[in-house]
Amino acid sequence: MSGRLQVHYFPTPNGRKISIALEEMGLDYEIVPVNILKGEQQRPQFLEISPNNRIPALVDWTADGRRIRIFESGAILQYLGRKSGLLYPADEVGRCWVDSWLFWQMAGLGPMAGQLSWFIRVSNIPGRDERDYAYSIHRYRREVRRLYGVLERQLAGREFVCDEYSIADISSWTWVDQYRGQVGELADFPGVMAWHARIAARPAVKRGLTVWMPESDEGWSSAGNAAQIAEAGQHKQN
Ligand SMILES: N[C@@H](CCC(=O)N[C@@H](CS)C(=O)NCC(=O)O)C(=O)O
Repeated sequence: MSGRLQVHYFPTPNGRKISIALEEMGLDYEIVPVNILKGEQQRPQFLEISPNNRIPALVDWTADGRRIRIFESGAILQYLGRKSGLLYPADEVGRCWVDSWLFWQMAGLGPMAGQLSWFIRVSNIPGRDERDYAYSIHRYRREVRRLYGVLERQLAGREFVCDEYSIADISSWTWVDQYRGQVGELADFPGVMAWHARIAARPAVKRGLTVWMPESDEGWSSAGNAAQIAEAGQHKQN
């Protein structure tokens, strides 16, 4: 059996890494929407591909017809880089450095910015006890700022994270793009600001950002905020 490459997708920073990479690489693909605001990530057919019930996930086929399943956006980016031969160096020296920055985003920038976003949302719930979020916001904001400082240093004198534009740039860019408000719109990070603008201007990035939005939502950010605040409000009852 074989078929088109499928991306199980919702338009979040992790999802958009994949739509942007696919557009940059010019690969043929099909979007399978997984509306995480409606709980579709819990469906058995999705869990068979992504047991951790998180988007994005990818299905593809080997030349001899075997089905490939991948979850975790970093693993998907590496696969797409290998498949296309683009944005992922073939030589070991370059590849190890791109992998290092890719894992830096996966283990650092993404989770820390995600936690900061969560506690900021909690703080916006009317009547919420300050002890539920004040120290968390302090801790995660400090760590997010430290990580932006690391990125700023790496970008000094460089156009892209690993000199050549790569999956390491795409991986961090979607997070900076959505959450740069957490660090004052990058005013203290001029190198990151210039890098962000450089990548935002790429036609493939613009196309990747327009890939499927749920028809009923005004936009991911507002819908996500509403859903997460509602959920955080429920936790308050516990
Ligand atoms: N480390 C994972 C994180 C994936 C992730 O957190 N996905 C979120 C959207 S950005 C999700 O599917 N959330 C659904 C849920 O929380 O149930 C990756 O990079 O793929």
